[in-house]
Amino acid sequence: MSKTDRPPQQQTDRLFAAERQPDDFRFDAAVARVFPDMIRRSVPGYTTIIPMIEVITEQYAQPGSNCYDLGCSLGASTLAMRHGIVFNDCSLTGVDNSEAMVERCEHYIALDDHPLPVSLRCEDIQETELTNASVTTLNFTLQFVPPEQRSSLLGKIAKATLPGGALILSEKIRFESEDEQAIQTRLHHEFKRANGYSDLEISQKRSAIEQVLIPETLDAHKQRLKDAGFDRVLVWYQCFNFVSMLATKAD
Ligand code: GEK
Repeated sequence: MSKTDRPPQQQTDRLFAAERQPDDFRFDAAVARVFPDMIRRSVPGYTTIIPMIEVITEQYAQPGSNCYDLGCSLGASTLAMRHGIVFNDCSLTGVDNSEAMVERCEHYIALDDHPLPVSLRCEDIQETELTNASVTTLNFTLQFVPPEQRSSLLGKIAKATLPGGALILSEKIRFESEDEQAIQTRLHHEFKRANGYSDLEISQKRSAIEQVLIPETLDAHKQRLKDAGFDRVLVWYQCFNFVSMLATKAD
């Protein structure tokens, strides 16, 4: 059995279970080890969004084009795209700037038997060269890019996107109304509690992540996508403060 034939060891997320010193959240080896469990128990709708990325990719992938998964982590969204691409002359590239994620992602890609090759790149998505793109996915990645750098990244994606092509953008959002913000946040925390996280885990994770994950309103996202050069933007999924949008260019 070669190294990549063995499934990487996955663990239950207990990273914030014990009292710890405040520190910013990082996508390091400890997070990579527990990531499938962490994201499934923390992001409402994640287990629906992943298979729908396959469905959407199938609709928008074009023959002879390039598809990109930006911020691919362990490749869940990359594999969904791979299975949605029906043309064998398409290319698929997954990009992440966490070495720990990319290293593990290689194993998951190798374990999947779909014949379409996947290129993995360990780099900042702001440096990634994008061309001839039919489908690009940012599945909960843009929220980690500093807000002032988001327009140029989306402009680059829109410029590279072919007529009839699409961007799938999933994000944690915030709400203009304080009332709604409080209700949706409470519901999200209840979701985490129902998935076995304690109050201590929820509050310590929240403090660690709030400096690095900056949510914006749905209107801000829609406007930025339009300004970047997408012709149509719609929300195809929402659960509490987690949303997935489809931004497309006209044919
Ligand atoms: C999934 N899409 O499972 N350049 C490259 N990668 C980045 C950058 C950047 N500038 N900023 C953050 N990342 C995946 C889930 S997780 C979402 C995506 C979450 C990477 C970061 O290293 C991490 O792996 C990923 O974006 C975000 O469908 O943890 O909530």
